[in-house]
Amino acid sequence: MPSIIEGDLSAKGLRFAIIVGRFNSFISERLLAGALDALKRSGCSEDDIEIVRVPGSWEMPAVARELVKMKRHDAIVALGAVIRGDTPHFDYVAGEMARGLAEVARESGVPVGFGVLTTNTVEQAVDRAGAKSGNKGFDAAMSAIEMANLMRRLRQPSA
Ligand code: INI
Repeated sequence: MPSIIEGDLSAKGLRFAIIVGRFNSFISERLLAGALDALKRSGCSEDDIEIVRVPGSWEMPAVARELVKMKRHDAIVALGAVIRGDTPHFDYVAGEMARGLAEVARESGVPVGFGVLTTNTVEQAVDRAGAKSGNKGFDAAMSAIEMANLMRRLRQPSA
């Protein structure tokens, strides 16, 4: 029988930081509601959740880096919305945000749930923030829970 190593979906006793972008806040606040719902329904105490607000997605990697240095959280969840406009701005903001968050997660070993929407239209963002296509904030938080538990297991000598 192969041995299976995986993370469970209990958030009891785990500590989370949620980074939320103020830009496009009509979307990011819905993502935040979804993420909080996921954490609480999975057993996380409100006292174990810190919400950090940032101006926009561009600022998220630098803040995530500071958070992991604090060693206070088992996982981070990043929530925001980058919506394409008429200029190349989208590509710079979305690209650096995604690259930066991935780098922080890889280098620190602290999981970063990726709940930042990158969409071509406002409608696509609305669909993914609690409408037709679910709530990506909820999904990102669930992934963060699973990854926090998986990383714990991988660090146990007997894993
Ligand atoms: N930030 C976002 O989170 N989403 C966007 O769609 C966006 N657009 O389109 O410009 C955006 N820009 C702000 C950026 O993240 C920084 O906060 C800003 O440039 C100040 O550093």
